[in-house]
Amino acid sequence: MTEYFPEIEGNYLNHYDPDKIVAGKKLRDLTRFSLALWHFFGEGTDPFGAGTMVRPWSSASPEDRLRQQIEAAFEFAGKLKLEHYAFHDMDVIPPTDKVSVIEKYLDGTVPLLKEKAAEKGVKLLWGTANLFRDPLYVHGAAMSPYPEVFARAAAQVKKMLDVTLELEGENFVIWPGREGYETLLNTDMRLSLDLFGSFLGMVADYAKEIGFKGQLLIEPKPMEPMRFMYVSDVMSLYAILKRYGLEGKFKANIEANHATLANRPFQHELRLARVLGLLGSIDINQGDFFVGWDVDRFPTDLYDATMAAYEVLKNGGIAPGGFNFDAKVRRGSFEPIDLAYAYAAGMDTVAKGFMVAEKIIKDGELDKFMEDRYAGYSQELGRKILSGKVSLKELEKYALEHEGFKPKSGRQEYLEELLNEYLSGYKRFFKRFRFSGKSSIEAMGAERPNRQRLSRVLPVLRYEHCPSVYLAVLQPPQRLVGLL
Ligand SMILES: [Mn+2]
Repeated sequence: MTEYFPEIEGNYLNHYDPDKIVAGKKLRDLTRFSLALWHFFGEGTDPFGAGTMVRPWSSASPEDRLRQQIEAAFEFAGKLKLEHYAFHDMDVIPPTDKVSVIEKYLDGTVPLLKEKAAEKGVKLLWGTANLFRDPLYVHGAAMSPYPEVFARAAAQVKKMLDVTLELEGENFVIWPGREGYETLLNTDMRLSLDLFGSFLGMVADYAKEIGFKGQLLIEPKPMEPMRFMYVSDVMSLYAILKRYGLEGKFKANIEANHATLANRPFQHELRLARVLGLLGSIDINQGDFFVGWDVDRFPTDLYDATMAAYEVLKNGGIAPGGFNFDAKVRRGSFEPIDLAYAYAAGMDTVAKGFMVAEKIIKDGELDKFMEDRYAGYSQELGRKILSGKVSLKELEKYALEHEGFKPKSGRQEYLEELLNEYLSGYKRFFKRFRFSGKSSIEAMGAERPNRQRLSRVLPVLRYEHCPSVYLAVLQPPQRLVGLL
């Protein structure tokens, strides 16, 4: 059998061990890493230049190219311990603009996907229909002003749902990339939204009809390719699901780079999806704050990966979703072996993120801080407010009787440094000298502390990570003088 990537041998992964237990789960089950066929087959073109990628299939004949690409993809997935994949209908068939031909080609390719994936133990994370490439979708798919285009989009989704079911895919994604507008001068906004609502309803109905038990996902993005796109972030997705009675039928597939484009931190989108019960799956990649478009870099930002892992752990995992690498190597990283370095970098980054997040949750300091901050809502007044059994009038009475309440510090910089300590793995000197939140001001008071006063200060210092000898030895001298 042909080996497509002989140069990729051995283990490229320094941190990702699928069997490693993190927070009680195997890393493979927490991450469910997936290879995105569209990027894997990418040629490295950009609007200014031709493709740069050197690939094993580069010199294949047009008839043989797709087979080689598919075989190479699963060989690669096996070598890199990627246990899932994801694809659009148009990724695995030769170019065509006819539904009948799309269906015929897919029927030809599905057995090959099935065979090659099974050979390497790779499963389908999700399937999707490409409703943006064909010029037919120039004014939208479901939102196109032409019912004929709506029907064509419906046909593609129906077929890909069939295919995803056949391949035992665990999710199905809708990326509404053309569901937006360029100008309101020619756009019926009300009708556009209603059309999209109907479309999603039909997708949910058909999935149920054929017995697709997987998760249906919608992927928000605020712009690109359209100037404005309706499902721009998790909140707008939530609004659309609510408006069209689709709650519980769809969840979000959250892409890191799409959050960047929406001017939201990746963690914001994950957190919001989690608290709204919409966290379905993740397209893991990395954006760039210096450019206004989607760059799909491999994720190497440990801070973002940690906070993403934190949200996933708080969510109790991400299954049946996963971490799909919607990422591509840079144009300058054109050798086949760069693919191995890129996926390994991404997988190791996410794996490290999970290990750090596990520590954050296990130590509990961040959670404890949050709990203390909102403690008022587990006491009488807070409970009453939450129960909805209190009126403005009663609250006015309370406020009048309890003048002079003072909020506490939010300790942002302290918490940011705390996070850095988890990330860097350094000893936490900062914490050792910290006074507990409630008493530092009272304890130090306005007067100059003296020895006698120190005995009253010490009980509020936190000793749990701090043998007292360190306190004396490692305290900067000027601060010791101040204390004593
Ligand atoms: Mn992207």
